[in-house]
Amino acid sequence: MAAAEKPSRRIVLTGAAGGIGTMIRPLLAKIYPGLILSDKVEPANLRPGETFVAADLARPDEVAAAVEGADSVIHLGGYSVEGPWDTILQANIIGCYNLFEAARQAGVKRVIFASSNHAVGFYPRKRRIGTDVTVRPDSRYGVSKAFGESVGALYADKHGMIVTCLRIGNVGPRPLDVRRLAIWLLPDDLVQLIRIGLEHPDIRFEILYGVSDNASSWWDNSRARRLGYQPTGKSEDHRSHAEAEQARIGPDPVGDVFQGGSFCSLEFTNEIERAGP
Ligand code: 15L
Repeated sequence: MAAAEKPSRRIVLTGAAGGIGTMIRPLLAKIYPGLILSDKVEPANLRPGETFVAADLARPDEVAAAVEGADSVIHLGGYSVEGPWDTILQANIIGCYNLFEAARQAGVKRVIFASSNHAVGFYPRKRRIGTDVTVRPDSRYGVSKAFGESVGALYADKHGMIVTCLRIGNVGPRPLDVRRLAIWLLPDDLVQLIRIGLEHPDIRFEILYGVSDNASSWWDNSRARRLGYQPTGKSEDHRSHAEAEQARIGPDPVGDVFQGGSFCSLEFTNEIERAGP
């Protein structure tokens, strides 16, 4: 990483009790002790130095209380898969707006927004894309992530907030199936990307792919590399596991064509040839 700023110290982690929050909390704690954790429910096993503030993202007053006094926010909170419109609306649309607006009012300097590959899920797997493509969401969830990226751009341009959107693939100890061989993200690599977002002096607004060093990746993540990202996870090391799991899942005529997989086939009523760019 180029000459980094001193790490921020009052950092709020939303979605701290969720799947990704639970995986990266111990890794973040080594670099940023004293994290302020927020979620609707208190995460298990609070470490010494960690504090918890309960907040429902749909409630502006609770979000304001969670980010008070913070200089940075890692926003993982929200609904993490496809869901009914009202669920997505409250948690990911209203919730995301509430988060950015509360952060602005609290004078937060940096926000890391957990976007998702599902903002661009209708790109075909045979196409390699960068972060500059038009969004092609594959679900209401994907739409909410595209919305979050737009809100991030607005707060960066209008208010000078330093915003990094991470289009996360799939975070875990190893890729779960063949699709995840392309989009897998090792938790340590996600923490690297978060560190870049929290500390790099050159960031104003960025969209980066949250993906490890996967040979079969569909994404050009050269901007992340230029900012110092050196992913260590390599999905090929887990190919036999992923292929064995894939054999149990079976084919998905729509999902297997597009990057978003089953998020694309869910509720799909189009013809494959007419979907995607
Ligand atoms: C996501 O954005 C979800 O949060 C996660 O649960 C996975 O479904 C992941 O995408 C994926 O595409 O595998």
